[in-house]
Amino acid sequence: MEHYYQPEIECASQEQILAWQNERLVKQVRHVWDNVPYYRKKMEEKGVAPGDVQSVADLHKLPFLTKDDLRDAYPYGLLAAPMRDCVRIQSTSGTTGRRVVAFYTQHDLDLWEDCCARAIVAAGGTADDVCHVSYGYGLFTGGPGLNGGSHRVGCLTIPMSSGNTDRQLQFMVDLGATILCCTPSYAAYLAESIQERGLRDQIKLKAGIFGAEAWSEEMRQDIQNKLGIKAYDIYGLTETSGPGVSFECSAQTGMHVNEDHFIAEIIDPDTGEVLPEGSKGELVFSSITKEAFPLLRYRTRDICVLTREKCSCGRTHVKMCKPMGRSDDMLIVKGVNVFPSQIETVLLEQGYPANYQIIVDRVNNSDTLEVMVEMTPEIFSDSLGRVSEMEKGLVAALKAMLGIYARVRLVAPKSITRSEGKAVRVIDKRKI
Ligand code: DLL
Repeated sequence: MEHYYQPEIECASQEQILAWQNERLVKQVRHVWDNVPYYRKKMEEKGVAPGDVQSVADLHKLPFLTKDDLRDAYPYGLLAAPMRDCVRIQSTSGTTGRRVVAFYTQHDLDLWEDCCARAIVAAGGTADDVCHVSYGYGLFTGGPGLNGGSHRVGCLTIPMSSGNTDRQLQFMVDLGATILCCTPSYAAYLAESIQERGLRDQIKLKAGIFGAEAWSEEMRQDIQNKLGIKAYDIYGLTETSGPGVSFECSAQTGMHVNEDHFIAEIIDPDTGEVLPEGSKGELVFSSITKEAFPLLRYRTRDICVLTREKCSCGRTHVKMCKPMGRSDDMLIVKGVNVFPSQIETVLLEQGYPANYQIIVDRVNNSDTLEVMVEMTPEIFSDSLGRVSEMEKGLVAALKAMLGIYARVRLVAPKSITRSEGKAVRVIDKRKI
């Protein structure tokens, strides 16, 4: 039998959902107009005032927001609540040196945790479960989001964070974890480690909630078979609070968007035109209940399709397919967002020429990142010892910018193939 965390909301009629959206959108537009000068200016530039937005049908009149706006308004420029009402930030990579910072009031945290709780209950979670959270904790939203949702459901929550696989497996066995929350690639790695160590019989997992990066149906089958669990997808982004913008139900055919909090649109990424249901395009979200950091018409750059077909689980909220790619060049490596422009910023800052190549691969279910950089002729003529020292320096600078390890290979000047058209900066060898 299907279980819901908030059945009256999750299974509300479409008319009811639209009524909530209409009312909340009007209020939210007024809220940003009154409290965020940056927003007011953008709206004025587009010639739209709060009175022009009376319902969801008027949403298209509002300007889009992008990561560039977050960079320009960094850090406090989009804050819509007094700082004394804010209790938390979370953060993710920006396109260059400036990170995206999202703010939360206590109310925002409560609603976010509700969204994550819906996902956990949809995956079969109850107060009897032991929920093992291996998403990263800290600035990343994965750990704190699922941790909060797990508390709300009443699961015994294990805040493992990522890394230290041996300790992860030991806790999983000793405490009898039944639900695993982590990135799909880490789940695949854990599944393999469990097989290798012959621990399968001692593992009590029944479900996994995996997201933050793209994963295929084949990968789902593989994880499900190896661990003997049902694997559910979960989607979200820091800008709209984190995981739990949408989540999968028992049907496992796409993720229900929490439409009482987010209005989803699909647009043509080139023209910005809103596309009809069922079309493939860029996903845009408006958060209509957030107090501190309410983004309206935020362009996610994720390419997706929305459908309102009736779902066997009984939920009525619109479903999005697994994201099918991006309309920008963001890579997700080990669950961390990486922009080639961040890497270029580091290289130029360190005095290297902009001749580089980024190579991403997946070895034993784990992502690897390598940056190949041409040396200047001066460095090239230096001793080998000096070159390896410079490589180390670059590894550290990249780690500081990206938060993850990237292998660095300094190569001879002019050895990276020049392309006649656009430079090929990224070689992604992963088959997702
Ligand atoms: O990845 C939030 C999250 C944490 C989601 C834990 C799910 C689980 P960001 O670091 O801001 O936030 O990255 C957001 O990650 O725009 C997508 O491109 C990608 N992404 C997130 N979930 C999925 C998913 C978190 N289920 C960016 N499938 C988004 C594919 C995903 N891509």
